[in-house]
Amino acid sequence: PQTTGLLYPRESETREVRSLDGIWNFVQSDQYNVTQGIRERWYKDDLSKVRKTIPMPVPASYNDIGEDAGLRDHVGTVWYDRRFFIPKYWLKEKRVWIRFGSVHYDAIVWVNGVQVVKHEIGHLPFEAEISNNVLYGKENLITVLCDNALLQTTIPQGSISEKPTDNGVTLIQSYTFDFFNYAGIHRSVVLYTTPKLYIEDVTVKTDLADKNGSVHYEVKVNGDKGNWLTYVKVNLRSKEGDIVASHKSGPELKGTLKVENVKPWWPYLMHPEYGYLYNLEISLCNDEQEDIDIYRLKVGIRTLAWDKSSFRINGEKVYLRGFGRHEDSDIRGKGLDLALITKDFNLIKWIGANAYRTSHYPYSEESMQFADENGIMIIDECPSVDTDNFGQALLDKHKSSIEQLIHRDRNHPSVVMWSIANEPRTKSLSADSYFEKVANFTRSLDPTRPVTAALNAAADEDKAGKHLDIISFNRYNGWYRNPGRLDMIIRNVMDEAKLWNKLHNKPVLMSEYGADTVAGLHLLPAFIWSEEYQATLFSKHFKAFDNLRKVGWFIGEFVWNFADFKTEQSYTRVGGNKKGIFTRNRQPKAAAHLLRKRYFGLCQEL
Ligand code: BDP
Repeated sequence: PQTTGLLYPRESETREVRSLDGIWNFVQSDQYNVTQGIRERWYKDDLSKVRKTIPMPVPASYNDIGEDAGLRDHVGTVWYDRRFFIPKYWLKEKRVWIRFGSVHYDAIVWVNGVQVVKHEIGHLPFEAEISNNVLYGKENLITVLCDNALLQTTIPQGSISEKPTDNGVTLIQSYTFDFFNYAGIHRSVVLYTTPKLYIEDVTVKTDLADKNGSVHYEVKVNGDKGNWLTYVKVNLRSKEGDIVASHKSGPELKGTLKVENVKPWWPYLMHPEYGYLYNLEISLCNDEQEDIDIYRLKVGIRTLAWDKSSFRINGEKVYLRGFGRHEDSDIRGKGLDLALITKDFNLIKWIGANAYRTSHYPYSEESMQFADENGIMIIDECPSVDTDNFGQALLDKHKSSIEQLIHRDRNHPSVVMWSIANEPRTKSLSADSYFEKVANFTRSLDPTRPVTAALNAAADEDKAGKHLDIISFNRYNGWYRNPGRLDMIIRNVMDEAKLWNKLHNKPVLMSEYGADTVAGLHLLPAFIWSEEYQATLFSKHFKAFDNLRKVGWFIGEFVWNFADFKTEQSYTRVGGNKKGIFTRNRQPKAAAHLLRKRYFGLCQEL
């Protein structure tokens, strides 16, 4: 997998971006003949010449587009293709790239019948240079094979079995995680160009001292430099567009920009000016030519620090208030939807939250940009859910998912922690060395952010907590544990948080709590599944949190979940998981109003 390059595609004076989003042609493979398309080389020509195709929107999950359960529950491969033009003038001075925001789970891409890239693990971008594969001034063909199969060595894990049906047999994909295994081309597909000698990668790190900020940058270039001495000119612009710092690098292409009277990046409502971003403008030059390539990156200047009892931004203690979420909506499934992201950020701000966890996989790059702009702190989670059967193959893939995630997100000021797993089976002995390796690997890639995982084993049986910097725990008091009992919550939440802290002497946050709630179901006295029950269960948790906050090391509370979402079919799920404070259509349940009061109250107090 690629761990260099992959800069978010942005237009500039030297770069063009063209979207390949739209309606593609789509073919579902026969479940029992998944390799047929490869054997028969369907990528050599239009899919419509070998099979009847149906129209499929990109980006979107394919599962809910039809009205056929066979498509929704499909296991194995599907094919997409479309045609596109490449202008003639791109031939001269450009490199041409194809980039996918994410395809779930496995993908192979061909351009004009030639394989150009292969990628495994959903929710992460990949790209390939296709300068030598495209026809200039002509029409071209792109074909994508996507496989949704989850096995014991994929991230996340699953298993496939064969079961008899009334008409024969069928393949069933099973998994233990609690969200629908949506698949397809989930995020945008773009063609973009760079010059032949181009900026391949940029890394920034920031610092603060009194009123001064600094931005350390490091640029990688690729391509033939010729005999010229190459350097970069870097400008840092304020939000208003004024240059506040400049630097000209030597041939090592790195340096530090000093910013006087800096405006630090603050979380939402922690400061009147939150989410402040500078614009870093990088121009690649040599002795002969300026502006060979220009790339711009938004930069938030902030510091993070943590110790046994606190988590600090810019030296100030932060209390995180937010929720776990999903990328999920009607019809589109996990497909990128800018209307939905914009609406969600409006709701996040309406409710007064300052954080969320990208449960249980990396979210779109567009949503990370929204988080930067709005001062929303992100606990950035890799796609490892319910991790079990720890082995070397799984470990390698787990590390790869973290490496790709950190590579993609390391420059976002909003990312304040890495979450290396959700509810891994950490009771087992083998979890100990497994998580030691995953946590150390994560720290070795990025020592500037703390490592956490959302744990749910009993605190005194868990083997992973000792390898983390911050303990996050998920617990469903009053739901999976003592359902219907609203009178045991305060004590249990407090006892558990204290035990985690006592065992590890580290900051603790509650990463999940909640109750399924059918919007509109009212039952008094509060009864499970009703709006009254969810609201009362929340208020009990708030009491526990308020008591815990007095002790110092308790650093955050996260409701499960922001909105209702789709899951696998099961008798515990009524049309999906209903623990949202918003419905799947983003309308508030009673608990949302209560949470809004709390979250705004919390930020006034601080
Ligand atoms: C937790 C999981 C989350 C589930 C939630 C639930 O981390 O993915 O959706 O339980 O059951 O165990 O609602």
